[in-house]
Amino acid sequence: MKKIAILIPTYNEAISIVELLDKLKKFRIDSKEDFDVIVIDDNSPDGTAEIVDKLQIDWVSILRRPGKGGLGAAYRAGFAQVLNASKYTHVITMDADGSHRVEDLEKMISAIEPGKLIVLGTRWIPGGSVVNWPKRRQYLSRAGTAYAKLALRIPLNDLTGGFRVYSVELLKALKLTDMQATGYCYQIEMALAAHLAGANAVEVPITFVERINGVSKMSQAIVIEALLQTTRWGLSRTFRPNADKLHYVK
Ligand SMILES: Nc1nc2c(ncn2[C@@H]2O[C@H](COP(=O)(O)OP(=O)(O)O)[C@@H](O)[C@H]2O)c(=O)[nH]1
Ligand SMILES: [Mg+2]
Repeated sequence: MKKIAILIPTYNEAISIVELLDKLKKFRIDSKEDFDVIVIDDNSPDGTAEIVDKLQIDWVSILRRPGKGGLGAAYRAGFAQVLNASKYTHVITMDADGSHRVEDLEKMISAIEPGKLIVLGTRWIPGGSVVNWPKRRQYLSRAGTAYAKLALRIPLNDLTGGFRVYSVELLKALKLTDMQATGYCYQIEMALAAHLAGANAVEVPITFVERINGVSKMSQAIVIEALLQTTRWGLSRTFRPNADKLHYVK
């Protein structure tokens, strides 16, 4: 029996998270999928956590963190909680801002197969697309994946996206606490770790829709961290392949 935990990291997503949970509530009824949601909130000043709390939904819980610590750190805390709970078989990660559409969730869940698995919601393959992103942001995302693909030699087409499924079997095989990325490059690091662990990787085309409410937390510091870390991981993969694998895989 599969049991899914959906992890949703939030920082100042008061309006978006209410809309997303509402859509998930409908999806839960229509699809009859029995998933839980864990909102990972970094003490958002706009009261995101309190708003979620007030909704009193029994399948939604909040993991409260003391302050803004970056997306990678938030996910690491979420994965630790899921592994600790020991009732889950799969984890889905989704942004809070509506960019990862509930309409694509069915496809993501249908791609689940037994074993060590990563399903990657993918924009840059036939059937995948991006709506309302400025050209500059599209270019950055495509260039980010192209560089990571080349530097890390991973044959996947969307390494920076955050709409994913991981099997708990894969998460248990990884040294999650040893991972280094603080910001968005955590997505790249997890794809690399999954690849090194020999996970089955499935690409599902998704439509990524730019947010309507709230603001993006993407920053220059996040881009620089991604560039530096990806270069470091690429060099390590070339010159210290065994140490690299040992670093990520138990
Ligand atoms: N908990 C937590 N969530 C974050 C942090 N940074 C970004 N997020 C969340 O990660 C998701 C993606 O961030 P977003 O700003 O939409 O990035 P973009 O889509 O690349 O512009 C959203 O749900 C954010 O609220 C953080 O430092 N901590
Ligand atoms: Mg976003």
